[in-house]
Amino acid sequence: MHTEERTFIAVKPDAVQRGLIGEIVKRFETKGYKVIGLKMIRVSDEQAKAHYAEHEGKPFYPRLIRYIQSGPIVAMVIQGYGVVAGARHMMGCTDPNKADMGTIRADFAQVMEYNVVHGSDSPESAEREIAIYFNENELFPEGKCMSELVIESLDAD
Ligand code: IDP
Ligand code: MG
Repeated sequence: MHTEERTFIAVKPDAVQRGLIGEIVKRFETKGYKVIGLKMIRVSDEQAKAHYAEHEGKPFYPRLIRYIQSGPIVAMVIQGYGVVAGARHMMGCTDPNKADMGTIRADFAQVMEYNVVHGSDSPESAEREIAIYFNENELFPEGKCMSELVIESLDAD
């Protein structure tokens, strides 16, 4: 049985300030992933610390916390077949100069410190991060989307 996943995506403050919200949301939508939650927020101290707990103590940590709070982010939950790995693939690797051409980070960013987008790195991280930013009643998973059609076709075999 093939099932859907969901993942947490953030359009980071640099991208919001540069007017790239639409460009970045559009990448995921045109891939066929379904946006089931979306809001512009200022990241609180608690959210920033919880989100990046795994990086506490690293040299770049203080800067990372400042960065994610340097302006509003657009927090999103997207849903689809294999969306956690799929979204990471679309984002490209952490350093935009090493990311494959055509990925979001390669196309829109120059340095790791301002790499325009966040995406959860595993299904477990996704659920943890979604809970930091969203209540379940802010998510709208109902309705057909392309990935459901994909799953239907896979399960028909
Ligand atoms: P990811 O965003 O690709 O999952 P992580 O290793 O989880 O990468 O790091 C979280 C964020 O911290 C990155 O997106 C980037 O903005 C920043 N970061 C990671 N490593 C470095 C570094 O070595 N120098 C500066 N910033 C970094
Ligand atoms: Mg990460």
